[in-house]
Amino acid sequence: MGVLNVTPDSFSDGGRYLDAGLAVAHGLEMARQGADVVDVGGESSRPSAGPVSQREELRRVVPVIEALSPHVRVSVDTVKRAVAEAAVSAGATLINDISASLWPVAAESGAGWVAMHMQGAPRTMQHDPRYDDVVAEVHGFLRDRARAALEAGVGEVWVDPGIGFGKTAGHNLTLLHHLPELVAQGVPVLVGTSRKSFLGRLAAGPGAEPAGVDERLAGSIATATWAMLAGASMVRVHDVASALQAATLVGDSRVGAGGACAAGTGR
Ligand code: HH2
Repeated sequence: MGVLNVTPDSFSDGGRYLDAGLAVAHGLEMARQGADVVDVGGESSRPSAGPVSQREELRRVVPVIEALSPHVRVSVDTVKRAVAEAAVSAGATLINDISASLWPVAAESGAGWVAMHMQGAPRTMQHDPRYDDVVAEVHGFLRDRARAALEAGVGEVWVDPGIGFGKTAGHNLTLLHHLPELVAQGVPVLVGTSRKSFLGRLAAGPGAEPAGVDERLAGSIATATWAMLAGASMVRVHDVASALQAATLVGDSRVGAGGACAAGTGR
């Protein structure tokens, strides 16, 4: 899943694709690089982001979805019911829902649905996130939401532990370590670690200045590879070409696990 933020303020690509033409070109480029889904968002969910009106969010995402959807599968990254509905009418077939509440729209429209876990709301979620047992709470929440969506008739449900959404670096790493248990719940898993700030802090080491957004590629690919090896079926990334190399390696290693190496000479 390639990330396409049609926003002025997203934490890594904010302002780069606010123009619809540039956004469509970047979406097509990610599809050419191998993205199966392009995730179009019109409202940043980074910790200090301000809210966006429904009218403005629609203005940002609908033309881009209309232009991309004949060429590549499109998801819409929104928490607003009306935006999700308009996006599906414009050609999106997956609702990426960080509020994990829009399954009725998916049930009514026939679109797929991603339920992501978030503690609190974007503006305040990183102030002091706390859990008694982060794994039990996140996995239990996602199991309940997935069940509700399946019972409502949603045909395609995904769950996502919501890396960085009301979580410390320790919570994020614990959730990555415990991904196999989430996968074992039987609902396909999506994971998004790409360029997130905990990677910058971990890369820099204790006491050092965190690595900037443009210096987080290695951590992004390392954690995407980790998630895929743990059984995640989709990773949400900004750097599609690099992630595809990792995905191909993981896929080949699964085929090769039976003995024969799937690709090339095996060197
Ligand atoms: N992360 C972001 C946004 N949407 N959706 C899912 N399912 N999982 C995620 O981890 C996820 C998400 C945040 O990243 P980004 O879109 O790059 O930034 P911003 O929210 O600032 O636009």
